[in-house]
Amino acid sequence: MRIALTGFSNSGKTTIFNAMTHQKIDTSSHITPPEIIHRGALYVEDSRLTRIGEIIKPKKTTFAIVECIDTAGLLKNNSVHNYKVIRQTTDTDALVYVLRGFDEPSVPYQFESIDPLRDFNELEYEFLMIDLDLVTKRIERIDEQKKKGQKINEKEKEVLEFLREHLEGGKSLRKVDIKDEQLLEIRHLNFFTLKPVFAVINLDEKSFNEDKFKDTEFIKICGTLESDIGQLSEEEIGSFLEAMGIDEPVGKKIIRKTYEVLNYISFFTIVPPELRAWSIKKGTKAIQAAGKIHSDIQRGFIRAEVVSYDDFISVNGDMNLARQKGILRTEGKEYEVKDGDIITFRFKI
Ligand SMILES: Nc1nc2c(ncn2[C@@H]2O[C@H](COP(=O)(O)OP(=O)(O)O)[C@@H](O)[C@H]2O)c(=O)[nH]1
Ligand SMILES: [Mg+2]
Repeated sequence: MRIALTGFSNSGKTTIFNAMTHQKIDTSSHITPPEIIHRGALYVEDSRLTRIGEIIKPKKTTFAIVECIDTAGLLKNNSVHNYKVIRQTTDTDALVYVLRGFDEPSVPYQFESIDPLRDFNELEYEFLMIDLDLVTKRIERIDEQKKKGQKINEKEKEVLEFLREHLEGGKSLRKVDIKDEQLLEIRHLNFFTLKPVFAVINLDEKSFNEDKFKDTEFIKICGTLESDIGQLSEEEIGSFLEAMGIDEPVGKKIIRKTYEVLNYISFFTIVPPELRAWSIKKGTKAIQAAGKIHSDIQRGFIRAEVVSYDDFISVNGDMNLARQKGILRTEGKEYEVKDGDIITFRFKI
């Protein structure tokens, strides 16, 4: 799972990235070239995994991770630069727009006012223009092929024209009702406005305390406070958060929202010496979940032995008791994995 922090220059992306990934990348320059990108990873803390670990005491506990990249900032009216920056997010599952909400005269900004909602729409527009370019070039190519007498996929062209119409009308593809069979025709193209997106408003302390923008669904944080958190020890963090009125650090908020927009759930495996969490899309079948671990397990799949997290806790991790009580179930390939399932895959090599 990979996400990208993106947004206009000097909105606080790198500040937030530092806070999330406990890095100390310099943020003083105010200009980042488009090819510069920072990479990091966040553990997906899960109190259920911790609790299971307390019961079975494995030698090793492996949390799921979310990879995160921090891109250079977009620039107003600079499509060449923006194209390069946006292309850096091609290989990601979701986008996080960082919106400038802090008012700080010493940090330059391209817009005359601080207006996160305007910036959200401007960002949508930048990504939309790249998609429009993509769709236009693809249509041109198909037309050329047709002219040369080559065989073309008429269905793909039809879908592309349908998408182009919406993009030209200023509609992001997320808002277009695209049918599964239409998606199939364009699956080789990577449209940016089809990626799930959510936004973080980076507020100054004053606006943060005033609870500004509370009516929006955006995540509200204060970048400077978050970067202070990164410098604290584990013991100090709790009381700092409480004193500052922050319910949880920005990294956790972003992970939670990422799972939500991607519709991801977690399941757990216990294969001594390791207890491990895995992330999959809701609706994934046991056979595909097995493949997530190893292609051999998928290929040789015999059955899945499944106990829900709550049931596991109710028998204090005693699998024999779970079997007797019938809460350790045997499931087949088509079983739809549920959030919190603890699964043992049986397979032949
Ligand atoms: N006052 C204030 N300054 C911030 C905040 N977040 C970031 N900055 C400053 O804004 C400048 C640009 O931040 P940076 O994270 O590099 O922005 P980026 O261009 O979006 O990556 C830096 O000087 C930061 O210290 C904030 O919440 N409040
Ligand atoms: Mg930056």
